[in-house]
Amino acid sequence: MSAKIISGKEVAETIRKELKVEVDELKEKYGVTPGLVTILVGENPASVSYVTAKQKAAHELGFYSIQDNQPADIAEDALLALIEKYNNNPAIHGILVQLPLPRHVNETKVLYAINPDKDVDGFHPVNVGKMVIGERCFLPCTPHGILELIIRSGAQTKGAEVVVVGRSNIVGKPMVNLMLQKRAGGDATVTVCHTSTKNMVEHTKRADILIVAAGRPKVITADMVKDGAVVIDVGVNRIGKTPEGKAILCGDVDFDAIKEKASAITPVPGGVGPMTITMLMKNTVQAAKQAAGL
Ligand code: L34
Repeated sequence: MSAKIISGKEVAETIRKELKVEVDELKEKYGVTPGLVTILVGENPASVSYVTAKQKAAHELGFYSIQDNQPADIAEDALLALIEKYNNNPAIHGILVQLPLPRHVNETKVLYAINPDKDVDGFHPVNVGKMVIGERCFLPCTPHGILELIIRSGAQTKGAEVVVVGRSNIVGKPMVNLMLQKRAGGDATVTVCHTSTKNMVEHTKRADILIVAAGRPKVITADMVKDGAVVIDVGVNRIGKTPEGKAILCGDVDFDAIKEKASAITPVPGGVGPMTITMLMKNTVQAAKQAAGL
């Protein structure tokens, strides 16, 4: 059996078209233009590529958007002051500080500094807490995008065995919480595997839905996957460069082998990545509507 390829790129395009209609209406009917600032500290090539894609998407949707580049050696206080400036700017509804940050900057402090109402990444503890108890909030973009892909793939999540590989704050931990929630797209039995997990294969083999955010190329091999599983590959590993200097990307799962075994699988690139960006756009529209009392 060859798996259905879940194209995040196509789903992302569909959602962006829907969002464009909503943005046009917000502008025409209410005079509201969603505003997004993406703050990039330093020049990490992966971060530059992701932030550029976020700005492009914002531009295409007709947002007011600012790309704010700061040097890698920016003082923590200066970064906090910059965030405060955007907190106080009514034209900006969403503030995103691209991670990772240089080591001299305390990431937690930075995330706390963002007004939770403008926290379109969903990383502020207020939004994290709301997510955990199932209140309406900004959901973190990557897990939110994955949820959307799982729902649209038609996979049954209620009572399903979901195994998440990875426990990061930006993917693994929120993903676990979302899959647990008692509602459509959730209600699963969830297992989390991480670097200290023993006999990982015993867990992954049970998964009806396997979500892999390990951050290591091809750690999940075909023997670790159950026949007919739905496999979501969150990894974007840069494993080399083409002669033209373009990055060669590979996921956390062995796509070629697993696609013969799974019932559905996301590719890299073109899987989860474009969904992350689209959910950021969706959150920014939500932030703009909330700020306008809509
Ligand atoms: N604050 N930092 C903050 N928010 C985020 O949501 C992120 N993340 C992660 C890293 N740091 C962050 C992203 O934006 C990862 N991430 C991200 C975003 C987009 C893509 C991948 C990761 C993406 O578009 N990937 C493309 C390939 C792009 C390329 O060529 O590099 C894909 O098709 O998978």
